[in-house]
Amino acid sequence: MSSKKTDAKGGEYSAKDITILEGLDPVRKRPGMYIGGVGSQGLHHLVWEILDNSIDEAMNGHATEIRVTLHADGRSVTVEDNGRGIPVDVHPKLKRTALEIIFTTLHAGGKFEGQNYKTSGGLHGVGASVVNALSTKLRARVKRDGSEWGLDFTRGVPDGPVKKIGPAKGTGTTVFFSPDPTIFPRTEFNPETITSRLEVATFLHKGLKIEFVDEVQNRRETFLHKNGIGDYVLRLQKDRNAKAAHESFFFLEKDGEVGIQCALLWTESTDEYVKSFVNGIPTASGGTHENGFRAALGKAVRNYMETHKLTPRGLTIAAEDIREGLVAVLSIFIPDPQFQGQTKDKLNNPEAQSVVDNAVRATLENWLHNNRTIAEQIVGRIILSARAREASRAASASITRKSLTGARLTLPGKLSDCTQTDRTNTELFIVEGDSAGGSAKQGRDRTRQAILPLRGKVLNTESLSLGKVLENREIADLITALGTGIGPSFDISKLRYSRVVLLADADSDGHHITTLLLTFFYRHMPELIKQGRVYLAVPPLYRIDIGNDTYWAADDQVRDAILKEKKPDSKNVEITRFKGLGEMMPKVLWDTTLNPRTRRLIRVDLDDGLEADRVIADLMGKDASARFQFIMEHAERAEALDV
Ligand code: 1YM
Repeated sequence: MSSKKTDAKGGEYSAKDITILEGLDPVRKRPGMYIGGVGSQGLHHLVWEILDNSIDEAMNGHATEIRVTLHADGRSVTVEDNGRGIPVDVHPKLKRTALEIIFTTLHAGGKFEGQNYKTSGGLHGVGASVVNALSTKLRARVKRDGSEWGLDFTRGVPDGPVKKIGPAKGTGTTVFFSPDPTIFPRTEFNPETITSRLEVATFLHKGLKIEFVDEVQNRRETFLHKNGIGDYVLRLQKDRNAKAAHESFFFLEKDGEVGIQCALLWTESTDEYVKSFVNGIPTASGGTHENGFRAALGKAVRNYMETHKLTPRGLTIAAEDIREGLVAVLSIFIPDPQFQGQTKDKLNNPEAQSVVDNAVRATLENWLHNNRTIAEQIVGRIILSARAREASRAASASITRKSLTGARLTLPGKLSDCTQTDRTNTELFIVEGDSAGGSAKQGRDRTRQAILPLRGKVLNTESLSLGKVLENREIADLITALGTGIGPSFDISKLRYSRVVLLADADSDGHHITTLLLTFFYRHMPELIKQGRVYLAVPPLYRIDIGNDTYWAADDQVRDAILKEKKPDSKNVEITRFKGLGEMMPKVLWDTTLNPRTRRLIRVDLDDGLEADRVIADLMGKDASARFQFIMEHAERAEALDV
């Protein structure tokens, strides 16, 4: 980079602007550290960050309405609220307006005054400045003290000082931004993703009104839930097509140092469905608050059953019997949430466990005692689960032993395992076809990378029973290679690799295989995906030689971007399109796809909120190409893997 910096219009930056530019530089250099990645989730995260500031303002009692507009280009968004408006007077110590500071300084957020914790929160809680740094254009408008004020930015740098635009009625903040296409490979927002997030926000914040104006599809929708998570739990039950096992539902709302909201009911479905949130952030991997909740649930129900002597003689009630068919929403608000896990979606604060446990146990037990008819319906449901479990235990035990242990103890012959015995940083590449498998086998780093070639189409496992799935040779080999077992005996701690990478051709057959494999994981090993262990490799589709330099492109978009950026002028350009992985030389495969230093991996991830359910439904229903599209939109680009 040259020492003289210029802005987008070619003008020179002032000294202050350079400070801002350098201040936000880390965000542009390593966006993944701030928003989790530059895939679809990272892109949408920009909206959540701005939205969270509006939600905070509403939760602090100053705003009543929020509007989110997805503009007609599908690549820019406006968020507005009728709160107090971000302060525009000059901060006494920092000698700048709060408006400028929050958009240009990392970590400056709602904590300014120190007393309020962020009520909604984002992945890393760094807020507005991150969005600004990653946007080509951001426009902030504030109505306050009878005037409207404005401040515009280009790639994070103010175009000028805060300006008074004119007189204005009322108060509020409006922020328009358009994400930077040089940072995000795809800048189109998904209206469904936004819709479901907005609706979840109105479930979690009872009474909050959010309007979504979708100029792409030319429609608008208003979300407002007077009963908050009570409405949410009923919605989940309906979406899951599960018949309620009793009337009414349990609802708890408790304010305090830790705020707790919980709504639950039992259905006749056989699985358990708990959605938990911390400060409005989905915690798909659970954590201490969920542990407290589960403990409380078990104790409250057991106490009730004991007090009323409701357990049939000879029957033992297991914790899973109590939770079978449960649909629950748990939302807590805590001052200093600590998240852990690879996807930072697991709560780690120890205090959350006992607070939730105590609150839920006491109120749930009370509710059961005060609602005898409902309580009896619930207990009946639980006894049924226990009986069914005891009846099926013998059968399921025999399936597991026969299919997984007795018959197939040894690793599949076609697996080229890695040599390192310690699992840390090892990877299993599942490769389509023997010839691609051969290239991968030769090109890999054999200490850490294992190759499992799969022949032809993998079985569509969606509608099949576990028994049928296990009869498929390719799938059985895969399960053996993974080492985790499957179904009731699945144990992620036995996973023989730290990552599982799907490597298929960049064509429709390849997409189909990837989809079938992902369907298998979603359906039969969801934990693998939840824990962020499944990745997609991105093999190049094009080789572009410009003069003496070689570039690789995974799709047409990247190819065009390279051609445009490298402006070859008089240089020779040669473009080669690969027909498949099989024809790629092992060295090329290593350089482009396998080498952790140069390759790109996409982590497969489920979006949270209502959408997770829809993802599953989509995977089960539509044709494979639609499914693949969906997966790609929801896959997160994983960067900076610690290797
Ligand atoms: C469309 C995005 O950012 N609304 C918003 C933000 C703030 C306030 C009001 C606000 C906060 C406070 C006082 C305070 C923020 N202000 C700041 C800071 N909508 C949006 N609405 N007055 C107004 O927290 O004390 C950070 S966020 F720091 F400038 F006060």
